[in-house]
Amino acid sequence: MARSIIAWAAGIAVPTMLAVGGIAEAQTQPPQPGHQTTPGSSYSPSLDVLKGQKMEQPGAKPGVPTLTAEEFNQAREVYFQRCAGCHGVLRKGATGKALTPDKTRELGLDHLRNFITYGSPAGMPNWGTSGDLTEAQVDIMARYLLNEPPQPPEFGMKEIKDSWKVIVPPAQRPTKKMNDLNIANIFSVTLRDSGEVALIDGDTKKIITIIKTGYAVHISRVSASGRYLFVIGRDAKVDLIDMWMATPDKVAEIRVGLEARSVETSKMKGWEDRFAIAGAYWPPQFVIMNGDTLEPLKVVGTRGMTVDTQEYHPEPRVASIVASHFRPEFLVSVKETGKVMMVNYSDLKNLKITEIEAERFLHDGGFDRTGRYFLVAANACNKIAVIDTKTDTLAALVEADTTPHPGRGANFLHPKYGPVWATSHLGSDAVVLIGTDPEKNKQYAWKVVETLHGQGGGSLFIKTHPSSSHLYVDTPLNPEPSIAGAVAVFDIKNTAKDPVVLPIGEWSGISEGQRRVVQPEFNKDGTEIWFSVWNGKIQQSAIVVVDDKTLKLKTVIRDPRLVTPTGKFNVYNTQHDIY
Ligand code: DHE
Repeated sequence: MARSIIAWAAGIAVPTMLAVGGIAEAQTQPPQPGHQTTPGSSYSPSLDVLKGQKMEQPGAKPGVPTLTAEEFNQAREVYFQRCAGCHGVLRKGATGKALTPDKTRELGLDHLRNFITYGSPAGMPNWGTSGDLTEAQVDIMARYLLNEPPQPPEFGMKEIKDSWKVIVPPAQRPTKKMNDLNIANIFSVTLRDSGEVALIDGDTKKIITIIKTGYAVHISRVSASGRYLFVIGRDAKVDLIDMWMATPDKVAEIRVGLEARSVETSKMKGWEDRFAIAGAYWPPQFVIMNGDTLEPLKVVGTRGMTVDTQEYHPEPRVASIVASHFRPEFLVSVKETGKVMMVNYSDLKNLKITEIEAERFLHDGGFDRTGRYFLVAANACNKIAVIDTKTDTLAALVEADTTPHPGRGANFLHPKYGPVWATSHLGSDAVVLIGTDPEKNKQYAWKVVETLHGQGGGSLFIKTHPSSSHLYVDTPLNPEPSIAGAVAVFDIKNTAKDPVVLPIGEWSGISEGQRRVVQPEFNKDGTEIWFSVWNGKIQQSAIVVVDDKTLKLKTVIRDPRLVTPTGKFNVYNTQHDIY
């Protein structure tokens, strides 16, 4: 098992680095077992929308191998699909090394070809020997890296405004709920590869409607009142859905950039439903919008200095965003610079932002059970940053295990350590529990108080509920299909007990494909837990519903319309930050 976790971690969790200093090693060593492309390759960071953008080919330089226009376009697509997630859009380095021409030209064409072909022990995949790229493509990529990087277009207020559409103006919307749906128990389900969300009735398990959204839609968030649902696609398209309509549907849409992953809505008392915010990967910026029309009000760039070396970073992506319950603020996690920007939305003209130095490579995170502390993973640094939203300060940086990936994490009352927040990991089987109560359990606060061991690495999400005594840990990216298709369930009243393993993939009744089981999500009452069985686009997928008390299968939701379901967002739990 240990070996396959390492194999997986090298390919997926550990950033793809063209470790410039290790080139000679790559030439002389055969590919390591750890550098194979793994089943989790769809999780490798990619800028798959940017790859489709038109970009000008930079002019030729004397002595530098050239590319034809066709080769340039091919290389650009491969670069944004496979490389930009780690090495950066402008090749200035992110979790992977910088690949600017001053560096690559020193290495030369042969070195680059070998490195791309064989990969490196530092985490660069073996694109050539894995069969992902042909010899000819490797050669094109090597030449592409010797030339100046093309610059994707900016997307400022003009472009944002041009993309904005109010489909149903507020005055023409219902003044009361026009359906008899139990909105609080609806699940918004990401249908990743069809660019849609399915709204599923949590009571009847029936699909209420399927709504066309952005490309490869990523997450859903619910407004403070519970009426509006916000959905963001990888193409940075935000869709606003009104749950009061006879059949919930889109009422506004906008694009906030060219690539994005996060959206949130104002939750502070007195500001409920007033604003929405969406963060972009490219251009590096976030946009504050009107909560009920998506009218763009303010664009703020995130380019700036890194927290550690205080060097300029030209493309710090916006990762997770949450809304403070204590101040009229959004917490914007900026990945490459490692800052959490506390953006005060009470005065957009005189915008005040408190910049908190956290740690580089911030990704996903959630609140503690009081809603005061935001715990966010600096995943490539193996750390969890804790932000105090009452004082707008960094409360702690906690060392986790290899590549923490909490989703929003899980909160529960530990019998010995008091309130804890938990995260699982991409790169190991560890589930770390961090004490979150600096008042009554000070000695445990912001410390890893216990480490549980799940099925293996490749975990993405973890979940519990205030009325449950179980902690569910998925492992969809584990290379072992039986592990990727099952979840581990811990007894939170007795964490010393071995976890129970539920074969969710098997229970789905699906026999084809990979059957990756991903993202546990509770219903409103915390009596059922839902899992996506995430299969290929043309294969059958499903949602499996389990009874939380008995851990027995309750229902399998199967429908040809459920194409690649991944994230599921229960309206009530998402609205109230319950996890
Ligand atoms: Fe996600 C959350 C980024 C790949 C499913 N994902 C997030 C967040 C970010 C992010 C920044 C936090 C949003 C927030 O809280 O505001 N995800 C990225 C990537 O950059 C990455 C690694 C690669 C990419 O190019 O997109 C990536 N993510 C994936 C997947 O492959 C997953 C498993 C399937 C899919 O649908 O694409 C996936 N990401 C999710 C889900 C959440 C998420 C389900 C929300 C979890 C939650 O419970 O809050």
